[in-house]
Amino acid sequence: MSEGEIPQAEDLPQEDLTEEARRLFAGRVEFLLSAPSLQYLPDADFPEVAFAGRSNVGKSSLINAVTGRKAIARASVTPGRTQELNFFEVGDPTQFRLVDMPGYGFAKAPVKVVERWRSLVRTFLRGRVVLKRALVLVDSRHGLKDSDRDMMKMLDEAAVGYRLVLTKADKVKASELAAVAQKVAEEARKHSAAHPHLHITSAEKGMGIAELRTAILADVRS
Ligand SMILES: Nc1nc2c(ncn2[C@@H]2O[C@H](COP(=O)(O)OP(=O)(O)O)[C@@H](O)[C@H]2O)c(=O)[nH]1
Ligand SMILES: [Mg+2]
Repeated sequence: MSEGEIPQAEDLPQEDLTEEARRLFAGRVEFLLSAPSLQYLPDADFPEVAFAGRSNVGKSSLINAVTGRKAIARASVTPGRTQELNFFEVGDPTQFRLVDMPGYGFAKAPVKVVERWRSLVRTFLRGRVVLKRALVLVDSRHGLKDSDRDMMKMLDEAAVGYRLVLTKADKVKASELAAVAQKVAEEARKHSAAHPHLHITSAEKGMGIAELRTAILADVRS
């Protein structure tokens, strides 16, 4: 570094992390496998961040936006039917994995399907030692639903820290967005494992995506 280019010390870590996150996600990102049950999980040899949320909340779209790929995570054909955990690797060599968790909250699911989902997700959350953080996605138009509260409770009980992420922020007016954000943040404060910072994103417009990339990298390094 030449003279005159010395950065402010207090700015360094966050800026470095943001740039590193940008570079990592612009590099190798690869679909690894789809695990229909826990016996098919990959070895727990890299840190992981899991994406959770109601079906149709925009989970696949957010994974695509964060990784800068058009369709690495496919939009599910039949909402609520996918019950697999999908793993993606980031980095060359691999540094961490993203996990696309099966969606929840679908209205007409048979009791058996819901029970199977619950058991799969709960066992994964409790036993996955490399899971550094979960992201709980919440639709900006709807705010928290009881199924989200259920998910948050499962995470609290499994002691898996999570970030709340509002999706589809482009779909609501700024005033509505602010009101929903305030309500969600307020409720998050009552949950022991919820991160205090609320992320507001739009996969469509790219809003909040760089910040989320940086947060994910910080989480896998923690
Ligand atoms: N306007 C808008 N639509 C979105 C956004 N993210 C997702 N969607 C749409 O919401 C629907 C569900 O998205 P998808 O990613 O498949 O949700 P998933 O079921 O949670 O994986 C699709 O029609 C997406 O195009 C967003 O940021 N803005
Ligand atoms: Mg999906």
